[in-house]
Amino acid sequence: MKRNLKKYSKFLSYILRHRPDELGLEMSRSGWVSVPALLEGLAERDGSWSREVLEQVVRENDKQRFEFDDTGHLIRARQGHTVDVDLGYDPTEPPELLYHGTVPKFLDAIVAEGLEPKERHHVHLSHDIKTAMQVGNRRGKPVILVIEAREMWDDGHEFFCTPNDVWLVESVPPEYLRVD
Ligand code: HQG
Repeated sequence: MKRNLKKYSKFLSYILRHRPDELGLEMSRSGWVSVPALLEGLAERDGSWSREVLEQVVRENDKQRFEFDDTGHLIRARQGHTVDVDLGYDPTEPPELLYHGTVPKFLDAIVAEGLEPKERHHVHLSHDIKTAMQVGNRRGKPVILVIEAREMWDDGHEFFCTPNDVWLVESVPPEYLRVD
């Protein structure tokens, strides 16, 4: 059945990244919540949610934002949280360059103080310019920042790569970035 998956995906992101409490859900330190409890909370909000819908959202999500654990009883978002979680990713050596899409109004601050995670846990970086453009495009005319990721790694900054290919780092000091 063709569904408007975006609507479901947005609400699932909201719950799993920012507000599990809104459905009365317990979240583990590594970001997992119980699928039956989630489904119960979702269905109370909107009767069109079901296990089948949830599975379709996870499977067909354009950015593969969510994952079930091996048992299928737990689910989490792969990145983007504002709630306090430790997703447990292993530090991973990044490619030489990574990219960040932002908008002109943030540039002065970013060039002065570097990239900060703001409300989220990490700064989100992309391995290609096209993806960074899409990220920046959410806020306006995108500007691309080029990050000397390998140099940062060599200098001791930890990077993490999520299973859906988003690179995470605590912050990017200004000396490692330039405007494309
Ligand atoms: C900016 C979406 C001023 C930063 C996307 C960004 C991504 C600063 C904004 C993921 C700054 C934070 C994350 C500084 C950073 N001064 N502005 N020092 N440092 N900024 O949404 O990277 O679709 O938290 O440039 O695709 O835009 O939700 O970060 O504009 O992967 O899965 O502060 O969210 O993924 O905004 O987006 P965000 P982001 P999903």
